[in-house]
Amino acid sequence: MSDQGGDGPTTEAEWSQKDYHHPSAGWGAARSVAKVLGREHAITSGPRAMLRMNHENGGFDCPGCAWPDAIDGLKLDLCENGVKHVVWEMTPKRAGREFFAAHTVAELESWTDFALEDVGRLTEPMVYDATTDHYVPISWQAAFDLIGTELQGLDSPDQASFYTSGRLSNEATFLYQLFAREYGTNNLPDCSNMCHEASGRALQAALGTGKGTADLKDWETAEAIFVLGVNAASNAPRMLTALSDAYRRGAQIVHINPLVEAAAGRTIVPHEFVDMALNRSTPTSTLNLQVRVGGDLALLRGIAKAVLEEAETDPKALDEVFLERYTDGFAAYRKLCEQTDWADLVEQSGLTEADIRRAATIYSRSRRTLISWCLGVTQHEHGVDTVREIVNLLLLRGNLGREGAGPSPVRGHSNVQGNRTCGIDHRPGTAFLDRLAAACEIDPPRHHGLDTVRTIAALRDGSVTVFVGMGGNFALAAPDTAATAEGLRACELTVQVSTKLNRSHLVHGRQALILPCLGRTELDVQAAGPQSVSVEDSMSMVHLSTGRKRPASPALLSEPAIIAGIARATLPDTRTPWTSYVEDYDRIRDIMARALDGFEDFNRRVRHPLGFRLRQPARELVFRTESGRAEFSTADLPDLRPADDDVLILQTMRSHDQWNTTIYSDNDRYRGVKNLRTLILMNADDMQARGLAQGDLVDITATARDGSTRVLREYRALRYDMPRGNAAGYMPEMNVLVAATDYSTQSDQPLMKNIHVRVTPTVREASN
Ligand SMILES: Nc1nc2c(c(=O)[nH]1)N[C@H]1C(S)=C(S)[C@@H](COP(=O)(O)OP(=O)(O)OC[C@H]3O[C@@H](n4cnc5c(=O)[nH]c(N)nc54)[C@H](O)[C@@H]3O)O[C@H]1N2
Ligand SMILES: Nc1nc2c(c(=O)[nH]1)N[C@H]1C(S)=C(S)[C@@H](COP(=O)(O)OP(=O)(O)OC[C@H]3O[C@@H](n4cnc5c(=O)[nH]c(N)nc54)[C@H](O)[C@@H]3O)O[C@H]1N2
Ligand SMILES: [Mo]
Repeated sequence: MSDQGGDGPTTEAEWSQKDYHHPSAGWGAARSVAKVLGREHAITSGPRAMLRMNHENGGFDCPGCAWPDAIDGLKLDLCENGVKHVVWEMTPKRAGREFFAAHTVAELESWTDFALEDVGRLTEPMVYDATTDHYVPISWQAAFDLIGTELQGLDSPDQASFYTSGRLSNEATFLYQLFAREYGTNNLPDCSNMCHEASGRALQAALGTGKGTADLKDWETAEAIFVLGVNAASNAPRMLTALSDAYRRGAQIVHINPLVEAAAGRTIVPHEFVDMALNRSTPTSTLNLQVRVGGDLALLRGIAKAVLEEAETDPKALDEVFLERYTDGFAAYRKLCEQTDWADLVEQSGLTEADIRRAATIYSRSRRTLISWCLGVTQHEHGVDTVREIVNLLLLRGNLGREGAGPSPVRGHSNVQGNRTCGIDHRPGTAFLDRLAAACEIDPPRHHGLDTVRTIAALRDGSVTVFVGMGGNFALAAPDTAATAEGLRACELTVQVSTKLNRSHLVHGRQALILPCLGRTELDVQAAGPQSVSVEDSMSMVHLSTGRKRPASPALLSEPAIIAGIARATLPDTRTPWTSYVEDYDRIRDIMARALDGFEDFNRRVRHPLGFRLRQPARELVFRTESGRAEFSTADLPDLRPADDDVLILQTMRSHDQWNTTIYSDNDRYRGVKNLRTLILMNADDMQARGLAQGDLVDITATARDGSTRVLREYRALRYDMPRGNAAGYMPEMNVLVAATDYSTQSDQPLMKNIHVRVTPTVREASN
């Protein structure tokens, strides 16, 4: 494998890249699904499982993304990438004790990440044996005791950090945070620290809620939809259905992205069988604006400025009643917009004034506007400011608290939003802690804990020595691969609760455990019988998820059972009824109903066929902000120009054929790439300026804020349609370039979409 990890399958096949001219989804997706099912020998069980996915009566929630299910609950709303993700979990392959006996950890380190996961599902708990450099079997009880002894032995509970990836169910999440807090720490870093922390903070400050306010109904009635920094066709494919429906009813759809992604073209929605049969596609865009990387704030302010200019002659351009009644700070915001020069907005957005005005016209003609965004907006220094600018713009025309309008962030992992709702928060509020303390009779710590980037720093300086990963692949997903690895290796103990072998099992502490758990598709039987868990989607709908498949191994435990095992071993005097909670998850839901805001009568409401929607005060125009109103913000425009003309701003993103650190293949269908991940996409003029031809090998050198440099060698430079001065490549391998110390001062999010790099031709040592 390469030094940086993140590799797909090793292939001898030639790489290629050409423009993709087909609609998104449609037959390309259908063919790809057939291939995946074939590869995993899942032809028979696969389709049967798919029919139970996102099903209103007793199915399991698709672990693919957090897009909500159709409101009528009846559509067979499958997507290619959801299917791939489910099949990934259902593989018949196994990583059992014989596998670990046959390979040392040192040997496994040379494997690609694809090869590691491709070994199959983990089957029993394993502990690292330093004398032989092998993982060897350990009983569940001995594993729990090892963790308990280690945690009890720390001088302070804050010397441990408890990571989660956003797949954990609400019930497991609740137990996990309860355990961490009863033990005595708020060190609860999660993957959300790397994706939507900025959105949460911005929406909280502006509207008094950390979530979007729009739901699917709003997507179905909006007259204008703005989509910023999302690669929907790959990462939220079910959004394509909403976009094509919107197009057909005459809505305007504006895509704002440095790249023209597949969702900004045409699509064939797979469940529309007639369209599939006739190969009939529907456009999913009415305007594409290729903003420069990081230029969204300038564009949004430009739209606001144009709307305010229009209001000088046409007062109806603003919703003055709404502004007067529900908002705070409008006058200051108006002044700021007036004082900002068009020249600056043009320069910083990378768009022409005419383009910005075109978007403004769409916005001011629409009576119901919805703005949606994802990582292209958040993984920047000014991510919080940009999300607040989205709210500013919505407020101008009262696009909040009514149908067809509002902010609608696209969340990542299928339950990342539920994780936060149920207590994964390193900065818990007083009200949350008070209620938790009263309901659970614990005394939670009040000081803030560590998030992802601060956990990395603490691992490196030795102030955290026990790392527990409840899902995810911290070693690869976190910034600064080398620094993160150094931190994990310095640990006394690392614990990874996982379904498949991954890099985080190999980059381990002095002692290390791999604890295998049930996946979402699998039957979870406890003392009271088969159990269901619940999840919350991007639009605040909470519903049950029930696995039905026979577990990959009889030795697997559920995540709640693993957490309870660790808790009992760590907290000998605990009064929390851990065993009883695991026997019957209804009991977990009962305590959640008492401890969490909005979960009253949880067990009954969650059994409604489509679940229930968590109360959204901002949706009802109730703002839990200091002023009791929606707050305008007045951030300065960031200056995006790099110090030197030679520097490109590099953003890291996912290919079509990967799920975060899980790489399915080296192809990126919609971007026309085959058999290549070690690439950097660049503007043709930037390539020419560096004397680069298509496919030339280059070295990429990133300079961090502190001046330190990081290098990736022998990547291929490919021409791609994007603004000059920008570049793009894939996560997670490019995390090598993201300094762990370079994170947003507003959100602590690593600057994964804003890396300052120099690209130079690779100079091979002459061989003789
Ligand atoms: N199949 C699949 N689905 C997934 C995932 C997956 O890996 N695979 N991951 C899940 C997770 S955890 C998450 S968080 C989401 C991520 O979903 P996305 O946010 O779509 O993820 P990325 O692939 O990082 O794509 C970022 C997009 O933002 C654009 N962009 C980059 N910089 C800027 C900018 O400055 N401004 C604007 N306007 N656009 C910009 C990029 O060109 C790209 O289109 O997807 C979730 N769904
Ligand atoms: N450069 C760069 N880096 C990024 C990003 C980027 O855009 N650019 N995006 C960031 C974002 S948005 C995110 S969310 C993170 C992702 O970070 P993580 O969530 O940490 O990573 P994943 O790749 O989603 O985790 C995959 C692993 O989860 C385990 N797993 C799968 N299913 C289950 C399950 O049901 N239970 C348990 N316990 N484990 C399971 C498997 O063992 C698998 O190997 O990466 C971040 N890193
Ligand atoms: Mo994410």
